[in-house]
Amino acid sequence: FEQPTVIKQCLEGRISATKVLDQAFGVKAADILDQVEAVQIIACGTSYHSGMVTKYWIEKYAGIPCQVEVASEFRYRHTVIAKNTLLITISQSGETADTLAALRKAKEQGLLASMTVCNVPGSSLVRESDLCLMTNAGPEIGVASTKAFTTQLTALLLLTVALAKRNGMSEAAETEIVTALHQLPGLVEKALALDPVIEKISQLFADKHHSLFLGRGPMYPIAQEGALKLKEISYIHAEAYPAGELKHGPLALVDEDMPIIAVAPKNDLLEKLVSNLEEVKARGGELFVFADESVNLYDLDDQHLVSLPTVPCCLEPIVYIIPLQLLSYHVAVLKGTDVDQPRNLAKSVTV
Ligand code: F1P
Repeated sequence: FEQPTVIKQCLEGRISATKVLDQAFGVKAADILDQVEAVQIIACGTSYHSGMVTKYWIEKYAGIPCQVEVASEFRYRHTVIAKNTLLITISQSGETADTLAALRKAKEQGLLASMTVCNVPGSSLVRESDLCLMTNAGPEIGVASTKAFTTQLTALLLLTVALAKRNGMSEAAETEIVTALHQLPGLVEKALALDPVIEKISQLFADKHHSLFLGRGPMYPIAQEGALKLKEISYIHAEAYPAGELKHGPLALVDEDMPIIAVAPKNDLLEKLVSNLEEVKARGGELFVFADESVNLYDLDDQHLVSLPTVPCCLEPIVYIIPLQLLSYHVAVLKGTDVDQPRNLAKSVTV
């Protein structure tokens, strides 16, 4: 529930009414950002999902190739770093051992520069990176990341604009994103106001053992993050798929015992997503769809539909994760698990 406030903190001093300010990235940044020809993102867990969303943004808005990999793979594999690569590590704690090791390895291979998107000042990743983009979310008590995730995304959208401006993004397009960012705390507030509705829905999950999360485009990593939240704190097995992959296997899992959760903002992928959801419904699946209030999903109106306010396209991932966080929270409370300290997990994985 702190998320509207910490998102404001994350944006403070980094945007004007219409522009992303270069000072947001530190004094050394302008010259480095001018030279970026490729981006490599490395992270773990929830922070990896921020990276996955950012790939969609950087390739769409900045037209720069962007790779994302979990640090535990990157650090041990034979990697090839493209010319003039900006390596971005994303980490709440700044101490995750795999991410740190991956950064050190990439530096040895030769980079244009490294940047960390991090929440803890003075942490190892902050000390060892050329540039730091602090998320300013304040201490996160629970093991499962929530406000760290939404502030990472907020900071990474600013970075996307900074790179896009250098690659032909028009002033009007920049202003459109910055205007949207000014609305973000209010939109997150509205999403949080869905809490009572989601609490009610959560009761339908208490006896479930498995679940499937679906999204398309940048909402696929949001489906992944929703699934991670549910398994981390409620111990319900959850998997996420890009909705178009259903027919390549997971559709075989669909029956009345498998709740299917979908994130369905109003964008150019909605029609395709809805046709995937209709396939699920036709096979007896029970759907929980988080959708834009202005869209009429009449073919799905016998399912569980939760309406969200219309959100500017660039902000959809940041706003739509909120109901999924709330869902996991309420399911976990109902199941009596320790929401802040789930079994077998540590806040910071330093070994
Ligand atoms: C990565 C992470 C978290 C997760 C848990 C274990 O940490 O996977 O996303 O919620 O706390 O570690 P970090 O590198 O973002 O600190």
